[in-house]
Amino acid sequence: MNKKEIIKKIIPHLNPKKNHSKGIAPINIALCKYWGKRNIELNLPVSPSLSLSLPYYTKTEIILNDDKDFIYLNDVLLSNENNFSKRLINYLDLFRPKNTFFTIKTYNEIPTGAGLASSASGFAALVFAINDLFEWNLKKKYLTILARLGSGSASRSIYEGFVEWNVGKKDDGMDSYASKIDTNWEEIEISVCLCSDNEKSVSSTEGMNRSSETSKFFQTFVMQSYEDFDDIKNAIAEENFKKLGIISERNALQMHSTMITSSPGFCYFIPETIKIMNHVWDSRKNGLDVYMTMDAGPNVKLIHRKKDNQLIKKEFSNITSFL
Ligand code: 2P0
Repeated sequence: MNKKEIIKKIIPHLNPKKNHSKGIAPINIALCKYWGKRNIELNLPVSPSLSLSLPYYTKTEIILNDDKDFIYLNDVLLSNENNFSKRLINYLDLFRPKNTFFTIKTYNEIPTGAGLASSASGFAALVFAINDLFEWNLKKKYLTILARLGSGSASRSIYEGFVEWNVGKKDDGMDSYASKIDTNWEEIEISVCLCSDNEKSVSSTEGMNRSSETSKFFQTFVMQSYEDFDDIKNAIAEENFKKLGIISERNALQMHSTMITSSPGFCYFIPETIKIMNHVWDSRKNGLDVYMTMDAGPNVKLIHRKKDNQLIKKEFSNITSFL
């Protein structure tokens, strides 16, 4: 089954109802990671994941035109041969009416392609804009499926707050969608220690495929992820910060262990990453309640309580605010 066949099951028509539309979506940081696919074409995961959306956004506008696609990223017109443009144009082709072209203007509040979840907020914002352009008024469940077809983690960026993305069993993936976790718990903050905003050398798509195909630790990561997912959900229900921190940090490190044990091995950490990791462990020994998670890039995201914001900022001088 391919993406076009799935989209046909979801969308009612392909007639744009306006010439100009907009979408906005937050980045999300996974506390239980998506790393490995049961279906590469449809971005169906092998394990459930759970994230927290952060107040950093991608904003995307679509304008219809009739001769060519134009892709702007942060006000810069990109070549259509650029990897970013190609990925976007391939996705737009899935929704393209005959003889229709698009100008896409997308603005990221955070660096693009540096493991800061910009592809997640990017595809989610684009899906909101497409839903608006065609006036489909789709339920969010279906928007998460459309976003997943662009980038798996984008399914979780359709919502604010804590979000879960379930694996599903069906071959067409219609039962693999994201949902908001019902909670009023607002105690948690995630702060980004920016180590580098260079684009990563191994894309997450390539990285997770390599880990799942070659790392002997991969199955252990998957099995443990099912347990971690349930435990983090329980920690959210119990509003148990320490439990959430311990499990999230371990889940991230187990994911990274599948990378260094792949063939050929790869590692997103740089010396600064390791320095901050040791700093987190030392701070915890000294009584500061801080945990960490790292994604497909060198940057460390600190998980802490909002009430400790000042203490954390004082302790970790390289925390970055992107706004
Ligand atoms: C996550 N990551 O759960 C994990 C943790 C990176 C590390 O989701 O191939 O860019 O487009 O579905 O969504 C990054 O993977 O990969 C990611 P594709 P995606 O946030």
